Amino acid sequence: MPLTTRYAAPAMADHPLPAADVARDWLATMALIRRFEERAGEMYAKAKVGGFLHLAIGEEATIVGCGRALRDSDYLISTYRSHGHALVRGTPAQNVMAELFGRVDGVSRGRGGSMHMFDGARRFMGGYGIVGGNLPIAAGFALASDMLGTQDATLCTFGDGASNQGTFGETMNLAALWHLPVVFLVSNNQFGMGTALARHSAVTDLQVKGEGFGVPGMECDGMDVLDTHAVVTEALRMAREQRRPVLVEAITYRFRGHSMADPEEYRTKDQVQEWRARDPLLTFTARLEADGVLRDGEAAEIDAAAVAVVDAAVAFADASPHPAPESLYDDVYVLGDQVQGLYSVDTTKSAGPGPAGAPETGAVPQQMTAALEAGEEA
Ligand SMILES: Cc1ncc(C[n+]2csc(CCOP(=O)(O)OP(=O)(O)O)c2C)c(N)n1
Ligand SMILES: [Mg+2]
Repeated sequence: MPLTTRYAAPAMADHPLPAADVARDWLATMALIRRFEERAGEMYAKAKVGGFLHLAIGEEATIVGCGRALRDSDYLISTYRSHGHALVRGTPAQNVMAELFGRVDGVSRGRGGSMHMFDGARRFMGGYGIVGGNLPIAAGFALASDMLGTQDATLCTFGDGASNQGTFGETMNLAALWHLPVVFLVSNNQFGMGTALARHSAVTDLQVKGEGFGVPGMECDGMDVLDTHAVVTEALRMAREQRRPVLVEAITYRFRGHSMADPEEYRTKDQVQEWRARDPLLTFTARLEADGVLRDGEAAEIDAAAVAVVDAAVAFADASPHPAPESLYDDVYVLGDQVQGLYSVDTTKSAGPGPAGAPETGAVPQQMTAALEAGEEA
């Protein structure tokens, strides 16, 4: 018997609304993510942000719907497209923006950048740059919860492209075998970089991809915050109470390119327009207005508040200092003779040819160390 529950998402109008203050919070959080991402893109164009930048504009309902289904003590882990995941967990926008700017007040003290958001205190266990690399780590969190005997669940988000990685099958197998309380949420935004779903995955109905490993699947409308929240809440309940992993496919779309460097030659403007007509902020606003949850002009106030938070975040990030050059080797925890090469040598502490007390590690690192100590350019 198939494990997967076949489900036709009801229209947004047929979902019950949460309490008014909760509904407003969901809209405000989606607005914050949208405005944050737009401004991050602008700051990238102005060269305030280095490295890569992947925006999640269009995917806000998926992020907020699943993020708000979590308890505070649950773990969330995501990919390189994760500014919104930090924001939905409550990480202040100013610290997320400072991370993009590479400043000391960033969530990873400016050392990670866009792809490496992290907020352990809020159990946002990070952004990961390796496609599919976060799945086994999520299973590890769930295994830890299980061994500690807590009721915490883990939610792991990744893309449609990541579902082709070897880590996907390996993790599904172990998670099912060990009865781990983890929900895998595949954000199917229709593309892995410039490759359409049907051109990269033999099975395009992603919710069934865990079946052969014993992982039941579910599907939700990732453009509808109400549907995503309802389905992920049920998946988390199954994971927590029945001690089993669940795979949820959220059908969504990114309105912008894969990253800031994407010429977008693989899709038509018409297709983007069709999906933009289902903009999750507009449809949810319309629903809240139709039900009288928002009074006239309130949606504009919520949006203006989001813009103000983002304005302040940019000002904060710009005023935050860059990390001090002499802190370059802080947090590099493989030292001495463990790995050979420039980064294996602690140049900040040693007086001699290598790290204090450590055996010599070879000519190249020693030369680099000497050069750095002499104040020369490496
Ligand atoms: C192991 C690995 N292979 C390739 C890449 C390059 N890469 C970065 S994002 C990406 C596409 C992933 O697409 P998907 O999983 O659908 O996520 P999306 O970007 O659509 O959110 C690829 C191939 C990588 N980061 N890691
Ligand atoms: Mg994708």
